[in-house]
Amino acid sequence: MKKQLLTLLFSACLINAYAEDGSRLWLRADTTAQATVTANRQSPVIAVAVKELQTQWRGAPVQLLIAGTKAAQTLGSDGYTIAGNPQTGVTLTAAAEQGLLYGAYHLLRLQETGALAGNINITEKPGYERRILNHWDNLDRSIERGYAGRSLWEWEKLPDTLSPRYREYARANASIGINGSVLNNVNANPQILSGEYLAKVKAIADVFRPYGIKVYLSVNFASPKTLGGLPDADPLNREVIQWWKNKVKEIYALIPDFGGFLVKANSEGQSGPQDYGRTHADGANMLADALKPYKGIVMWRAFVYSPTSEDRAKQAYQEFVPLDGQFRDNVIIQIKNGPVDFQPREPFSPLFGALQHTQEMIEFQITQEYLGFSNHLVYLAPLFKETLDSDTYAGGQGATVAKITNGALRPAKVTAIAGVANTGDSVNWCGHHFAQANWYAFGRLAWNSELSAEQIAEEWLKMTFTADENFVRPAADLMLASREACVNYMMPLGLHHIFSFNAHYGPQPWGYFPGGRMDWMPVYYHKADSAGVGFDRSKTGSNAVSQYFQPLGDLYGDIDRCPENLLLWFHHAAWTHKMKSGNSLWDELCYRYDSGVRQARDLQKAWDRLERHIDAERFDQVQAKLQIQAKDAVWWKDACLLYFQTFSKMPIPYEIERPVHRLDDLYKVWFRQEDVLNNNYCIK
Ligand code: GCW
Repeated sequence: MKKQLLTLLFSACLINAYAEDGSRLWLRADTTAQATVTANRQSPVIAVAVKELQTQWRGAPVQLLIAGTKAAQTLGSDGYTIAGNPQTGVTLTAAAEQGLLYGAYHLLRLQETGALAGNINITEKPGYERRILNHWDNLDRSIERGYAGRSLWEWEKLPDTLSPRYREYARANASIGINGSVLNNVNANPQILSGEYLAKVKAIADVFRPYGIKVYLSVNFASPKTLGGLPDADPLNREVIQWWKNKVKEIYALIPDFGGFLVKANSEGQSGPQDYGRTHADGANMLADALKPYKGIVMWRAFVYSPTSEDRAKQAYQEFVPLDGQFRDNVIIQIKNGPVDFQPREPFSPLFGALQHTQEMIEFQITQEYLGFSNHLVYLAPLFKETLDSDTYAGGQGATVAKITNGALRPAKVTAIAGVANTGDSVNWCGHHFAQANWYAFGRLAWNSELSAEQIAEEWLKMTFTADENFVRPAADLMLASREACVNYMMPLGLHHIFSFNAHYGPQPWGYFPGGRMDWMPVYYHKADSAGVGFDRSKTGSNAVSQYFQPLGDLYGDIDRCPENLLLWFHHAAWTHKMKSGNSLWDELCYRYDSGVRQARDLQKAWDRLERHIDAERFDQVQAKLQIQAKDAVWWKDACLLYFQTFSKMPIPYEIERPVHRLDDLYKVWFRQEDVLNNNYCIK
C-alpha cells in the first residue's frame, strides 16, 4: 500500500516536473525521446535541428539532407521538403541549413498538434525573406510600450554573463520561423553603437546564430555627432559618411552576419536628414552605401508626421511618394499597417502599393499599446490578416498588401515584415498567457500569410495548453471573437485614438490639453460636435481618400458605401445618419459599445467553462486578467457614451445596460502607465 502510494506520488511529481507558469511558451513537448537522426552535413544550425528531433521526435528515423539539386535550390535558404512516413522514416531536404531547422520544427509541430497521419509530403517556403521582431527596449532595460516586465537583454551583465533566456528566446523564434531581431528601441540611444555596447550585442548575436536569428540595430541618425563628436550628422558631409563606414566595418568585424539598421528619422523629435535640408532618401542611401559591401540592409521607417494643419493620416504618403525610385536596392521602407498608429482598427496605409519603385515592408505591433496592454485578451491574427489580405488595387484587383510586400507581385531584392515585440523578463514572457499567441501568430503569418487566424489559434492552443478538442474548439472561438470585442468596447465604427493621453490605456475621448500637440489629442481624431462625430477624410474634408487607388478611394469617400466599420475614420457623420441596420448612428454606437461589454463578459464565461481542462495556475491567471478586461470594457462604454451624449443629446436606448459611472468622476481619473501595470488605477 505504502509502496503504491509512493509510486503514485513519484509519477505525479514527474508529470508536474514543470510548473505551468507559461515560461515554456508553446514549446512544451516531452524531451525524453531518443530518436535516430542523421544529417549529411554538420554545422551549429544543423546541430540544433538534430538535437530538437533527437529529444522530441517519437517516430521512425529522420534523415536531414542538404541537397544541391535544382529542386532544392528553388526552396531558397529557408525552404524545405518533408517526405516519408512517421512509421517507416522521414527525410527532410533543404538547400541550406536554416531550411533544415525550420523543417525540423515543422515536423515537431505536426506531432505536437496531432496532425501526423500516414504519409508526409510537404514543401514549404516562406512568404517573406526577413521575418523580424522589433524590440523597443532601452539600454536601461525599460521597454517603450512594454507590458511584460523589463527588457530581456541584461545589458549590465553582458557580455560576460549570458542569460539562459537568450537561447530560449532564439529557439522560440526559430520554431515559428522568425529570423531577425532588432534589439533596441527605434527611439535609439546613440550609445548602442559604442564599442562597449557592440561587444554586448556581439555576445547576443553569438547565442542567436545557431537558431538562424540575425541581429539588427536601431540607430540614432545623430550618432556621428552625439557619439562621434563630429560637428553635424549631415548625410552629405564626407566626414559623416566616413564615420558610418567605419562604424559599419567595426560592427561586421564583430558580427559577420549582422542584418542591418532600422531607422526612425525626423519623427516625434528624432533627428534625421531633414535637419540638414536633406531628404529621407539622402539619409537612407548614405547608410545603405555603408552597409552594402557586407550585404546589410536599411529599414527606414515611414512613421513620420508633424503637427501641421495637414491630416496626420496623409503625411507619410505625402513625404514618401515624391521620393519613389530614389532609394538604393538595400533600403526598404518600413510602413505601419495603418496610416495613423496601431489602432484597434485602421484601414491599411495607402503607402502600400503607392511606392512602385521602392521596396516596402509592413510593421505590425504585437505589443498591445492600444489594445489594453497585457491586461486584455485580444488575439491579433485577425487584425494582422485584415491588413495583409486588404486589396490595395495597385495596378488592378488582387494586389493585396501581402502580395505587394512579399515579392509575389513585385519582384524585390529584399522582402521583410516586422512586429513590435511584446516580450519582457516576466515569467510568462508576454504578461498575459494569451499574448504569447500574438507573438506566435506574427511568426506564422510572416512565414505564410495565407494561414487562417483559426488554424494558427488551434495550433497554438494545442501546443500551449492541451490538444483536447473539448478545450481547443471553445478556446479558439474565444480567441477569434476577442479582437472584434475589443473594437466594440473601445472604438467601434472607425473611431480611433481616443485613448487616455500618453499611457494609451483607457478612454479619454474628452482629451484636450491646451498648448499640447493637436495631433496627439483625442478630440482631433473624433471631432464630435452637435452635428455628428468622425474625421471627414472625404473630398469635402482632408481628402485622405484620394491617396487610395480606385475603386477604393471612391468607396471610402462615399458615406453611403463606406464600410461601416470604417465610417467614422473617413466621415463626419450626423448623429441621425441612417445605418444599414436601420438605426441612427447614435443608437448604433450605443449598441456597439454595449455589445463590446457583453462580448467581454462572454470571454469570461467561455473561459470559466474550460477550467477542468487545464492547469489551475494558468487558468487562474487568465481568469484574473479577464476580470480586468470586463471592468475596463464597462469603463470604456460609459466614458464614450456619456461623453458623446453631451454632443448628440440623444437618449441611450432603454434596453441597453445603464451607465454605472458618472462622467464627472471619469473626467478625474488620472494615472500613469506604471499604475496600470501595478493594477493600481482607480475608476470610481
Ligand atoms: O505609437 C507610437 C508610440 C511611441 C512609438 C512610436 C513609433 C517608439 O506611442 O511610443 O515610439 O509610435 O512607432 O515610433
